[in-house]
Amino acid sequence: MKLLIIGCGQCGGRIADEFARLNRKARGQRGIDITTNTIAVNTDIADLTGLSFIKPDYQHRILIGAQKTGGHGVGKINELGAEIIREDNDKILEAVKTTRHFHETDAFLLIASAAGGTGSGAIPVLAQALKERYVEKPLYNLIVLPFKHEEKVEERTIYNTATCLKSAYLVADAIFLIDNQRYIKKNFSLQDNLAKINTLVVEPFYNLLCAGEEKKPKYIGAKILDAGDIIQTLSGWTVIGYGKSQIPMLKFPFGMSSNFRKKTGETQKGSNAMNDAISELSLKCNPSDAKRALYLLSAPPDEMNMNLINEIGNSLKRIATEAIIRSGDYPREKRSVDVTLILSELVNVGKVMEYFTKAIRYISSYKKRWEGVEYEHKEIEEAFRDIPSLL
Ligand SMILES: Nc1nc2c(ncn2[C@@H]2O[C@H](COP(=O)(O)OP(=O)(O)OP(=O)(O)O)[C@@H](O)[C@H]2O)c(=O)[nH]1
Ligand SMILES: [Mg+2]
Repeated sequence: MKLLIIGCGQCGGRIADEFARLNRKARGQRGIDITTNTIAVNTDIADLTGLSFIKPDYQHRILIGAQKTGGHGVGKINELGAEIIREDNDKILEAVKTTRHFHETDAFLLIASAAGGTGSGAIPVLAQALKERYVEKPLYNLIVLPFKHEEKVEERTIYNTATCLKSAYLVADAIFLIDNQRYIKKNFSLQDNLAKINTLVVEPFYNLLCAGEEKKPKYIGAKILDAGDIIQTLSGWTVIGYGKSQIPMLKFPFGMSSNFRKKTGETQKGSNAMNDAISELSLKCNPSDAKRALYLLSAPPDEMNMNLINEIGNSLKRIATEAIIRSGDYPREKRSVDVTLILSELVNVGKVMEYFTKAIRYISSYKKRWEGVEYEHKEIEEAFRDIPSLL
């Protein structure tokens, strides 16, 4: 599957940059492309300059709203992010239109954080503009949710997140939800953590996007998982996970191998990787709330067998009881059994609902406070009414 990727704002741009790195890796290691283009859009010129893999020209690193922000971002005001992209849309639409292999694009993937200003405001507006122009093309969002400490410290965080999520839900075909808090690793500085998180966020997409593009017959699975399967699976709130089970180099004395031990070991590796994928999902959710699901098994060709595939399917069916499950195999890995898992059309996402509830509370307390401030201002004006002004 080939995606046209657009990262909006700092977080969106950096994750899009990771996708550009992934495409370079797919090309180098496997001789295939998994993107048709990768673009970063921002109101902040320094953020655009800091990217590494996205082509460094104005068609791929697009500065918007320079007159309004002086190239320094919108300071977390996502309404301003939305307004700017509405005015500067044509720059991005033009870059999309002139993408060299645009006709090979299976879907759009727009990426942003929900809590910031530029990305949070831009992503739904840009999605709407692309949807209007390319009615037939599926359009997905990947939205990063803030860390817990940000919700406590910055009031705008909840408001931006809720408005971004609502707007994205109204326009995108599916929204991958990524909870920053789930990826925190201790003993790293914030900057290291963000870079690590971004790598982990894109990792599950590697085999998933490669599987359907594979050209070498020996790496084509018995059951190919291609763009059609992915598009049929993706709908509404979506989470993604990735699990890996290393294959130890087993050595038996005198060159003998134990078939029995090998077989049980294989299926166990499969379930271990699946359990890993479930526990590493990009947002905590209940798998029984998913109406659609998909898994891709990647393993060395000689490890791939029906036992393994069935075992993995069964373990998913046991927890995603309501889901239509699609699957595929990709005999590509060298020394591990990997599972990529998607749960989609989630009907109840606690964390999203929480944002909506908290935002409504925030809006009503903000209104009250604002009325209070207006009253206080009136009192000041009243107090100096009889004082002569120098203006
Ligand atoms: N995972 C991840 N999260 C990030 C990254 N950079 C920022 N964030 C998160 O994104 C939110 C802040 O949004 P940004 O993307 O920095 O904001 P922006 O879209 O550039 O908007 P403005 O700076 O306000 O103009 C916070 O919740 C951060 O924790 C990143 O590289 N990776
Ligand atoms: Mg920024």
